[in-house]
Amino acid sequence: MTRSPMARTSWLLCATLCLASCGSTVRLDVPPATAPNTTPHPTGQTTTSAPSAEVTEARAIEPASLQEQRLPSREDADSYATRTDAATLATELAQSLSLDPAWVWSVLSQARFQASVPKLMMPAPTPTAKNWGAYRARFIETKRVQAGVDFWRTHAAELKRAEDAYGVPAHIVVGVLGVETLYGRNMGRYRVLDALTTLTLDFPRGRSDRSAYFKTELGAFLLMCQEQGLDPVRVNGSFAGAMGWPQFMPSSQRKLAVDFDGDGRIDLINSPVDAIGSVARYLAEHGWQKGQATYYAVTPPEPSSSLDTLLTPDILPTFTPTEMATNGASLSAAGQKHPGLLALVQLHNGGQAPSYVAGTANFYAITRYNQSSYYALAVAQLGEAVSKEVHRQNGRKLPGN
Ligand SMILES: [Ca+2]
Repeated sequence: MTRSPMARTSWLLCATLCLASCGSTVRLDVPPATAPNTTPHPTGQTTTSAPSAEVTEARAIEPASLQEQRLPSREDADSYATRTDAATLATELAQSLSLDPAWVWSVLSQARFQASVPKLMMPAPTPTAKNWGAYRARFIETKRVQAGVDFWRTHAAELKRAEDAYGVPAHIVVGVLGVETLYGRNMGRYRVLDALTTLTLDFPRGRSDRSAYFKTELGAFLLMCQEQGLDPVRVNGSFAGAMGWPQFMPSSQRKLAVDFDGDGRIDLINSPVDAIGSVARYLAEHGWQKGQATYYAVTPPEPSSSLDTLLTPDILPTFTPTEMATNGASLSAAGQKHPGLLALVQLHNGGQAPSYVAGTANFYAITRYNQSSYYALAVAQLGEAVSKEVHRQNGRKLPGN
């Protein structure tokens, strides 16, 4: 991504600020109806999760495609080889995971503290107002849509195969991979070992301590490397340790990633086909409902107790279409026929009037990937934009259009 230093700095700051505010969209006091689990969120929040989910997020915080992409500088790096807490951590992980202590220490002693990692974990010092319009403009734009078209054309057969296997349509997988990493272009440049060790042993003070979460992910990373024959010092990812095209955290990769190209190994960094299958499986395991829409157009009631009622559950699908109507929300014709429950999702637009959509269980499923309604709508709408462009360039009309 070529930008002038000034533009790049402003862009990064803007992205960070927006994501810091947008990322906390999920209302955390409303547990999903069937999801009693509560796990720490790497942003410092506590969150709930879908029932079948190993609730740990597939990835952490913001899409890598919006993270700072510079290589960590040498000045950032301090070896953990001389840290006694690192040696203690190695012993603990080796015991708890039944790994060879000498091997674990040989790995952790090569980890380096990265000063920029704790900084990136901190919330923005001056949060800006949430702004769906600005968020949308970053993701649904010409370059990303065309990259999505190219990706779709290259992998049409595998996208269809994933849809058949997991019920998740091509445009949603295309939306996730486009928002996460711009189709593999921005997968993060931190060594995962450095990121996870830094966040385990030097989690920033000043926000809720999530070092235990990252210790678990560090352990999962070590296991993953052993299982897949990877050299742990040579695996790169985001500053939070998310890896590959879909930015899976290590625990999610171990539990949910699939070898979808059939070469006998799971590789989310070098195999976009493995990424396609893994994203589809992740969403399927987190409640995706085959054949259902992600969201519908809706006009909310005027500010009132009815509007408050509809907004209280936040993104958790709670209301039947009839209940939405009873509370004064006007759904699209398709939304009125929705077979399941809906949520009235409110997205702020800075100082302008908010936007609203009626989110389905599938909208909620996307937020299990990244806990933001802004993220979920960007995924859905990028996928839609790519789909329309694929069909336009193919000279065909989309069904229903
Ligand atoms: Ca594979």
